[in-house]
Amino acid sequence: MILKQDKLKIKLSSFLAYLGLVTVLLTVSCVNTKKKTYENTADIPVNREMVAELTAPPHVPTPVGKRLAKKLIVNMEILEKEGEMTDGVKYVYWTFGGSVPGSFIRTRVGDEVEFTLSNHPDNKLPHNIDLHAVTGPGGGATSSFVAPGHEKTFSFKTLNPGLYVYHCATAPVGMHIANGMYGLILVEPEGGLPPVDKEYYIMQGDFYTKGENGEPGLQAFDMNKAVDEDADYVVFNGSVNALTGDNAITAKVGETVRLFVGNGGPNLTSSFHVIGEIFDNVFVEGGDMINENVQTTSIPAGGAAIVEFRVDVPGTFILVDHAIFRAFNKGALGMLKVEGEDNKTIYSGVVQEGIYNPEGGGVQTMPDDGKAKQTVATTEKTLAEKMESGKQIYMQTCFACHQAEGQGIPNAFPPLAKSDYLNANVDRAIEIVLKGKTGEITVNGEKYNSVMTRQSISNDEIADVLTYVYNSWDNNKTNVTKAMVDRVKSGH
Ligand code: HEC
Ligand SMILES: [Cu+2]
Repeated sequence: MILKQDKLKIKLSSFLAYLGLVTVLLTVSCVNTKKKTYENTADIPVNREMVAELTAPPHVPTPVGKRLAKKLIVNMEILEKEGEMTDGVKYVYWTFGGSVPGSFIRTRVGDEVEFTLSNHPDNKLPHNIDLHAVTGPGGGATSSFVAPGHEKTFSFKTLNPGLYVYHCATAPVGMHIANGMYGLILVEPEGGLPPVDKEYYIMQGDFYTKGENGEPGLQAFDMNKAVDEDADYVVFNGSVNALTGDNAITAKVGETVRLFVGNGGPNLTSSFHVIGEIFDNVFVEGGDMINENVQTTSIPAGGAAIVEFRVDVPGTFILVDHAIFRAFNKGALGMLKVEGEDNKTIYSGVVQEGIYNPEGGGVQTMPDDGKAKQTVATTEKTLAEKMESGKQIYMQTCFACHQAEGQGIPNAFPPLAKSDYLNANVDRAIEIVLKGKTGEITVNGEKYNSVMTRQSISNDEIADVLTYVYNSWDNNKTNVTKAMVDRVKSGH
């Protein structure tokens, strides 16, 4: 009896082994045939249509599972809105769908995505979208440029599975990305990614503010720091505490966790690491290649990775950019809270929350570097001196928007070159630089309705930069003095 059963077992196990071999062979051949060229994924037929579920970070939409390729309707709204970078520090974010990073889009290979990008009427600027998952000019950017109060629709077929970044590509591109205009689009393979217990959406970004890290108040974007790659904040999900405390992501002991991690940049490469975990699998650069047993994975600006791990012990696991000053001093720090039974074999120590509390996160007081100090001009400078200093100020402060030759950017930033608006009224121009400007204006016959933020430069510097502007590019050669700026400032 026993013997018989054993024999049966042997038979059964060899049968299973055979079956296993067949499966392996089948899988191998499957993998081979699945390695699709552009032609055959382009040929995947679509079956009916559905409206895509879009989610704000750290959440992701429902997995595609075994569903067939569909016509997938994506409706994405651009919102420019004020948010909090960290306690007491406000920033005007430009967003896809109201969050930074923008809404997560989940598709499968072969989907025909019908993408409608709408630009909210209260927004100030035109925008567009370049999706790295798109095969076509500009990744969609050329077909999606849309002014406030308008919408554009274009469609594309997802040919290559993987995790892809999307971002705004409107000039100045770096500025749009730096203000938060990026997100992730996932293209799952046929049959979907293997199921896991928890999935989350995390995206790193670097931010450049006029004030130093922690300087309170509404902080404007700083083009010079952005060009120098000198970030004030490096954060996950758009702000310093987006993934800490009550905002931490969670899992239970024994669960498998998959993180879709992107890097919007605009400048810095992320050395993504979870303190106290080892990534069982990393889909390197968001593509097909899987690396196993990884401590830290490199995620380039404009790139992504999928990392997977099983959580075996409870505690708070800290997500960082392991370029570590960014984590502890600039905000690139998140938390994964794991609940469940201790496993003393795997980890015996006292698990203590808060052990890695950031020393330098949050509000910091920085020494005043006296940047905005009013310089006292004892004798009035010569025109040549003012031109030289004015040019420098222009290239540091105004050039990002008004461009090197004062030509501006159509529909976004008015020209200063040969500007009828500028030449008509010098006091008005001084006031614009002193106080900023919003609302509709007409420059050389073109309407602009946007925002110029107040420029934090001294009265002396305003005199120099406007003298430079007035004495360049066919303008009327007004020599703007500090006394004129003082008078406009005092309102007399
Ligand atoms: C962040 C982008 C930005 C920066 C930086 C900027 N501007 Fe502007 N500027 C604008 C926008 C946008 C408008 C139009 C505002 C509106 O629509 O009401 C404008 C309007 C103006 C105008 C009036 C319109 C015209 O074309 O004559 C002047 C003059 C001007 N800016 C000068 C400057 C000077 C000088 C600097 C540097 C000290 C500067 N701006 C920096 C965005 C900017
Ligand atoms: Cu944009």
